[in-house]
Amino acid sequence: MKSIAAAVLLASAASAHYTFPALIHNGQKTGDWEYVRKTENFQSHGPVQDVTSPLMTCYASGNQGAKTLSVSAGDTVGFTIDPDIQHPGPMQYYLAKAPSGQTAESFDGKGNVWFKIYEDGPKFGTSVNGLSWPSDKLTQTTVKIPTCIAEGAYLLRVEHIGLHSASQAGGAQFYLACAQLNITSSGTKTPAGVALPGAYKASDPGIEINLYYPLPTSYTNPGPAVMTC
Ligand SMILES: *[C@@H]1O[C@H](CO)[C@@H](O)[C@H](O)[C@H]1NC(C)=O
Ligand SMILES: [Cu+2]
Repeated sequence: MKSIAAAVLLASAASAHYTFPALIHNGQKTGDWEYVRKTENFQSHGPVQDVTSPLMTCYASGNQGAKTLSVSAGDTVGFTIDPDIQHPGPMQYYLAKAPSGQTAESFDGKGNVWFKIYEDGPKFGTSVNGLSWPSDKLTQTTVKIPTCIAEGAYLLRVEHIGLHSASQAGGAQFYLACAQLNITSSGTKTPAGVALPGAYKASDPGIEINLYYPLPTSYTNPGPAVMTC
């Protein structure tokens, strides 16, 4: 009996995957893959596990026919989650500004262009079930566009890292997607960026980590610090 229960648990964990199909703007949901580049896992919902893969940029090749939404700095944007966040780990958001002469649709997101605008952290304490994050079971996620950034065409990249089997390099599961935005703003800031793939190593302490034993007492999010205005 015990082994059957364990096998069922493993099977359900293996299929516990998710995607970010629809952009949400100021509380309004848009269509699935309307403003979000359709990710290669749109059917399987499976993760990227190689941090050097080109899929780490947007999990899509090209813009996949996605449109661009006009938004303002200070607006709330985000993504639906299909079906929900099913693994423990951090939620992070990045923006990348398209170089002049390019649009959100033509921009491939390559180069040192990504700056982080949000990250969350785990709860520490007495849990014997490992670290837990506030994103657990969320069916949507949102973030505020920083008011100080320069206007232009941007890619908005959401990333959730499933760390339930991350005790070995290559075990962490990256779920991500990019939306296409034209951002109007009276700001002027263009923060320094990093490359994705490029900024993460499989051995980063926030990527190769055993959440369960010994129970961690600290956590270091991968990637650069969150920008400040
Ligand atoms: C976004 O900006 C580009 C470049 O200025 C423009 O060509 C395009 O029409 C804009 N798209 C929307 C939806 O506003
Ligand atoms: Cu999964």
